[in-house]
Amino acid sequence: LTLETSLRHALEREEFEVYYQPQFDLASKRLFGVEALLRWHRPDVGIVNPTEFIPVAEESGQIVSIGEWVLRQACAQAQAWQALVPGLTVSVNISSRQFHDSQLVDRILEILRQTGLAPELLTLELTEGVLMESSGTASTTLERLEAAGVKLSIDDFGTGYSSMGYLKRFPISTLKIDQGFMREVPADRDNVAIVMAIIAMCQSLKLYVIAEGVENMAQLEFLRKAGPVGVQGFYLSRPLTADATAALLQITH
Ligand code: G
Ligand code: G
Ligand code: MN
Ligand code: NA
Repeated sequence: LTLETSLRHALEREEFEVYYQPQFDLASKRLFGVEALLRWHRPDVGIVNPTEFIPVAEESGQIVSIGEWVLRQACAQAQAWQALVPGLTVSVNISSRQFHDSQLVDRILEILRQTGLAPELLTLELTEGVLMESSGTASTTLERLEAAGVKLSIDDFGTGYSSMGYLKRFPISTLKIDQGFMREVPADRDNVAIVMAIIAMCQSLKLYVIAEGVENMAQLEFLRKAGPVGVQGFYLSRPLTADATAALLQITH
């Protein structure tokens, strides 16, 4: 079977699983949130990462139903985890086709109602490219989400369009520094300069900033001195199954 054919049955055959990568705030030293990351248990193949199947699902349109399933899982899970960590947030990646689906906002509001998760505890991660594609529809969608209380973050910040106009135009609360900029930090002086500039800009604009791809203690120490940031990366925790996440939430709080 081709990837596309087996992907077509993956939802109904319950082959998807949501993993969660913890996010820590360096100033308060607290685990404050998790990012939902989709995994596919493809029969006879094993775990397939989203970089391999999301583009196919985008192309075929299946991303809309898969994405809705991810949102529902993530919101239900985050609501259940409020008992362990009150105020725990969950971030969900939204790709281009999902974002431009006219029913996205209604679906999200319905999922929030059904799961009982407070809208403020849900963050949607969008890339710069998705925001730039069509600012007309994007604005309406983003305004409705903001009115509902849902938070927005820019994923892979610094790798897309360099126009910063959208930081002012759209109701964004968090920037996520692309993990490429954390590579060889603090040895790579260009990356150090870029990361420090982004942190300073976020402070001025009153945006929260999360550094991704933190893989060692040297990077963490650098960030501790660089300013108030959130961190995500293998050094702190890999993406975990829901059960492993619950166990971690239990011991860290
Ligand atoms: O988890 P991993 O690092 O393998 O993710 C690879 C890419 O897939 C990242 O760009 C991530 O944003 C994206 N991704 C992971 N889960 C989802 C999802 O549920 N929906 C969408 N649209 N993208 C996802
Ligand atoms: O594009 P996005 O930021 O959503 O992608 C997140 C991806 O980054 C996930 O696939 C996740 O598994 C991966 N990831 C998370 N932490 C690290 C890290 O410290 N190093 C590397 N190389 N990848 C990471
Ligand atoms: Mn992401
Ligand atoms: Na990212």
